[in-house]
Amino acid sequence: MDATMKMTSSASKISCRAAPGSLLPPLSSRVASKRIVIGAAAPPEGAATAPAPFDIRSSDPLRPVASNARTSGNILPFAPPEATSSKKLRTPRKAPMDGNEAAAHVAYAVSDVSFIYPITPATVMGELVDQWAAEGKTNVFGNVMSVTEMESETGAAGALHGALAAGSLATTFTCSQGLLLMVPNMYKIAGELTPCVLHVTARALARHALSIFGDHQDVMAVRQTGWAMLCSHSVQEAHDMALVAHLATLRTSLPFVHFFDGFRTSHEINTIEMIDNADIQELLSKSVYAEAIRHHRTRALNPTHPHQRGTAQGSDVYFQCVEAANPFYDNAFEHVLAAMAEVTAITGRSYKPYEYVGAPDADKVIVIMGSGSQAVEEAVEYLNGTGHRVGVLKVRLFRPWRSESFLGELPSSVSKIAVLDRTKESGAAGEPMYQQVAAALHQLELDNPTMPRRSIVGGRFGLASKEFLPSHAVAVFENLDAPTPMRDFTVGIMDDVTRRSLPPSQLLPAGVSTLPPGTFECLFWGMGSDGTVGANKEAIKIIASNTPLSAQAYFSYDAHKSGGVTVSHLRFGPSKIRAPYLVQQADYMAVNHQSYMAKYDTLAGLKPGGVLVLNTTFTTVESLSKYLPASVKKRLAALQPRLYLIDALSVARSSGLGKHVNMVMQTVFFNLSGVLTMDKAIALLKKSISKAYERKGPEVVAKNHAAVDAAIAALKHVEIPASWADVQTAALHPNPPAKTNSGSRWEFMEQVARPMLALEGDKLPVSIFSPEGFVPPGTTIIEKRAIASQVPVWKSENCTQCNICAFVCPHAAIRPSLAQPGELANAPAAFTSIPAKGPGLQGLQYRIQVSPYDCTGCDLCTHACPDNALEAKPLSSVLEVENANWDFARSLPVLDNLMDRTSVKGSQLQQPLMEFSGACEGCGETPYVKLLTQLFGDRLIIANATGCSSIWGGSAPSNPYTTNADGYGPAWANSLFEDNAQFGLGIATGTLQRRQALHRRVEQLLAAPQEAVAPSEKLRSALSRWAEHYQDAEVANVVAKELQPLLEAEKDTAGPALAAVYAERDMLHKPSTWIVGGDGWAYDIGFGGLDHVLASGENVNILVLDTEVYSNTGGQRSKATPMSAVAKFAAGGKERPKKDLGAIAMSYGDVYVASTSLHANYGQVVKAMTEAERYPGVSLVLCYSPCMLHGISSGMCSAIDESKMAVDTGYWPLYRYNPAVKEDSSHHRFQLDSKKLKGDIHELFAHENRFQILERKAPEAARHMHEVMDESVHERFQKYKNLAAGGPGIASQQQAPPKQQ
Ligand SMILES: Cc1ncc(C[n+]2csc(CCOP(=O)(O)OP(=O)(O)O)c2C)c(N)n1
Ligand code: SF4
Ligand code: SF4
Repeated sequence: MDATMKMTSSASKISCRAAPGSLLPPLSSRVASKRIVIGAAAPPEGAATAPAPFDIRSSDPLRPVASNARTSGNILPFAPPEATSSKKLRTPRKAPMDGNEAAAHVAYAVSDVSFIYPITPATVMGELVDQWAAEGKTNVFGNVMSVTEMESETGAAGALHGALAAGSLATTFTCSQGLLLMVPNMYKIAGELTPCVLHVTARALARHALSIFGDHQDVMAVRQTGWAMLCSHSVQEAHDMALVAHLATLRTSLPFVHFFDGFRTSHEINTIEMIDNADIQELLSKSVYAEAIRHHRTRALNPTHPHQRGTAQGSDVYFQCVEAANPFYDNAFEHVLAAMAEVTAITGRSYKPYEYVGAPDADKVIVIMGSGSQAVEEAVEYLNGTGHRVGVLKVRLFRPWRSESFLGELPSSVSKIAVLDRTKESGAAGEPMYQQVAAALHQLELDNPTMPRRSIVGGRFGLASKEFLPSHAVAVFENLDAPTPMRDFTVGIMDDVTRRSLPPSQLLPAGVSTLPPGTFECLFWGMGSDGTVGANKEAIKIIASNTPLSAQAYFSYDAHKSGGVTVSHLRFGPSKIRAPYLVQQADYMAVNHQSYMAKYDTLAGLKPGGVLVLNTTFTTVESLSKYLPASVKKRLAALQPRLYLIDALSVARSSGLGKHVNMVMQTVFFNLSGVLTMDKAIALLKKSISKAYERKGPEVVAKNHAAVDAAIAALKHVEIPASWADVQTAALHPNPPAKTNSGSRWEFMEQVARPMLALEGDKLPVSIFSPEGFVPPGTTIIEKRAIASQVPVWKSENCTQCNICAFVCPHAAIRPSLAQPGELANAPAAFTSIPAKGPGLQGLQYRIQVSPYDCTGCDLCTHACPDNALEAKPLSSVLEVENANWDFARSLPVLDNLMDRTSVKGSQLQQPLMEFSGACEGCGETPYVKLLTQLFGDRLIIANATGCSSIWGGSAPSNPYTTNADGYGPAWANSLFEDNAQFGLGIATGTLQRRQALHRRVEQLLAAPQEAVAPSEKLRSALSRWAEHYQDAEVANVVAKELQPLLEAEKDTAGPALAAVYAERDMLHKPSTWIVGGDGWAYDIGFGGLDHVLASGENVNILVLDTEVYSNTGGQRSKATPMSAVAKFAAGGKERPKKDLGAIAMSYGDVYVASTSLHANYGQVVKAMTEAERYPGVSLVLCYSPCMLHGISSGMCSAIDESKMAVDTGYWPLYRYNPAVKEDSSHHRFQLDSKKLKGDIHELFAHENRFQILERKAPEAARHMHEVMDESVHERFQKYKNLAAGGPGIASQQQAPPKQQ
């Protein structure tokens, strides 16, 4: 057969030319390569035996076009790898870093262009390249990388495709949903045989729930796109394989996904040996790469030698063109081998695409890809050391798969194979790698019918970073030895439903370590935002950089935005540390918050005889003995740690650090661990503090230095009293036993939520979960975190009953109570009250009550109170009394119908149906959503974009959305980040459709009751009132409530028409649909959908919580970020102005638009939400939301003053544009709610670190931008004043009437 085919489509006249036959390897060699031969080893590394690889073309920029177009199959000269020994290695620079940084270094060194978008845990790579570019760092070509943040990963992939088509060396970083958004362009980039590397921190996908943690679901979802896939198994490999991928992509002209495990590798800090850029430069100057780069550039789009790409093809040629690319895949393996050998030559570290480690005569082998291989390797060493014969086959190259090379790595002695996949392909015959290996084995057996059969089973592990320990690997080996090994198994969980999980290992019992001798393990229990994680990152870097020890650090977090639990896992020792799993038995444990001793099973991770440091206000044995629960004392007596106590909070406070105990606890660690001499440790600590806090100014540095100096004097060693061994204890784990599918709200709270909140979710069996992942309402009520150091206490004598404290509280932790005097008979003695003021409240008693357990101590309420009627008091001094008061206040009936709920005061007499969320202290987003639930909560449906609001609002098991006494409350769902507007529109449309259908049924029923038994007159009358007003929420919902018992009473006696109405009775209520999300969603990734919804005319409401950055992912720039602000991905300060979303929306003419600032104008936001909800079309409410990422210098407690300043200076104008208003000389649709401009906008800039960073770094540029902003703020204000006076300027087009709904 002629390898060159030319087919002409009569329709398209498109020609397709495969690689010229003369240049292909002999056909026989290609066929032979498909045949698997027993014992066939991978081709030896080197060119001699490798089939010739293919070039995309021999390139010459001056070549005639026609010839260029026909030569896309010529051979690229295959460069034999240099022998490792021939290269004199440089002394490597050792450095502690995480996997993201390790990969980013290489990506930056060899790429010229990057388009980035944040997504955890890949964001760090984008941040680093952005930062290096802003610093002017050059790559190996002498260029500063061009880094551009896009509006989404869809955009990043499209721009990447374009940059590649233009001949640049381009790269990007992503994972999970971001990777999924790239799929269409991934096909294009691979289809056009374009060299490119995409670095991926492999992460779980959003299914029944989102998860930011690591597994291979995302990368397995792109395995069909034509990209090569290369996996790194460790932090060192993330560095080395990154280079292999960049080299191999040039060699093969295939794009590469280089991936490593999200969090486990991307966020693990380990000591690595860095590759010198000079070595990379030398490598790339080799002719094979120089030619490949030249070639990439010369086949780029260029009008001096043009061609066309991306055509449409018909059935005549499309298929052949797809097959024409086969040689590129057939030969990629050899190129990867060659690239690996070249990396070996400059690093001394050798790698193979498939690498076997273990007994040469092993009978059992585990096949695995990613960081889990290191745990298996530890298990293999352990088992082989105890007389077994086992091994692990590590897969690095997953695509293109080379069966013969894979099988060639397997020792011939192997008879049993277990393939472990870190993904789940529901309903498949097995997971992808299992299927790949099984197919390879099957082919081998077909080709060699006489060979002994090997058994193969597949299993899953480690989804969403579920722990995978050496003992799990041993359990897998044990399964292979079972008479009938389990197939399709899981490890690391207890599956008591389909019983697929393997039992715990017998051969490697819990508590037996497989770490190298001399490894020192530490655990630090901290609180989110208390600085513990940052301090430990510094500590491990200090150790790794200043001792000969190898070091590793990993950090685990719970889902709260702040005030949650963080656990830092540190290891260091004389040997290389693999251990891709959490510390199991710590030699050193620090518990930075005393309440953790009772709340969590901290001691489960402490080695007997280890060191335990407790930060506590109880610094004597006697006082501690009174504080600690009996069970903890008994455990301590059994473990006999060396126990140290320190009141680190006092030290921190007296050093001016408030509640940040991190530096105190770090100093103690260096003191007790002895890993460095104390003098050296202190000097290094101070140096790292100076560097870390430089951005925050010299005062912050000095305070931290003071804390270091004061720490050791406050440390006390205490003996554990012998009597603690004999204390009487209750059951250690009071959590009730699990029952299948915890259905009811209270069952869920007890059986799922409580263990999860106690950090014991890993122990929950499969049966306890509902697979769709639904969470009942109001579960945050059981959290009772007690994280405030001070809480507000009411001074009744000063109170004027404005309810402002409750209005601004982000956590719904302070509320007004109303009671009939008689209801107070059984009130606690401290539950004082005053006569209630205001219309409708006569005769009632009034009180403001805080929930001390739920307050976060943000101090917003005390700042907001205009009457000085709240005083912050230490939590411990008021906890008991105020908690009893709170419980009593909650037991009182909610008197929510006495005042108009659309007034500021009246809104706060409504029960907030969003309470105790996981948001940061003082968060500016939550009060808006809380208010929404007070205005419309009993009929609210929220479509929530991914972002902070979906994390503080929906991190299982914590659901802050709760119900009123009738059981009604917000129904809340998150679809994705990018599609929230469309999701909300879908909800509204679906609901409307169902309600209209119900309306028709009711009307039919009323018009011609054919029922055998007609509905009663009372029911008919209620139904007809409903039918008349079903679109008027206020009337419809009152009637709907009346109808419920009537329908209930008659549902069995009346006929099928009424039964049908009864079946749909939950549609009698008119819901209010709100589409809620942040600025990243609304201005960037979701803007296309948002714009479509704005144009739709449907009755939906949109609430944009504008923090002016992507808060949830750590503060990256969005198009809402103001000019000059320094954000991540805008390391040099944002140079472009903020997008005016309000103006865009108003340009439609029929969209209700409000710009609000809850902290600056309480009444305006209530008005805006109420009007927006009433408006029968699309409404958009923009909400200025102070965020801790703004870096307000006096803290989030000043968010109110800061917001007022933003409004007063015109930085954030307040307005409402209401298309329902009939324009005349005295009524205008546009209403400017901001008063006259006052104050100095430069003062605002001076208060917030986001603006100050640029002032410090580039004062000239900052000043210039601030002047520009000042000017444009005045211009805009003038424009708005004109509009408010009825001047022209908003909707130029005709205003469409609202849709009939
Ligand atoms: C397709 C996709 N890309 C990226 C992400 C990661 N991500 C989650 S939330 C978020 C930022 C949200 O910012 P914003 O909309 O401003 O809301 P905020 O967190 O400020 O409330 C990002 C980038 C994602 N979930 N999905
Ligand atoms: S201190 Fe903050 S969280 Fe506590 S009640 Fe006041 S506003 Fe709410
Ligand atoms: S918006 Fe800001 S303050 Fe609120 S939870 Fe997110 S990061 Fe914290």
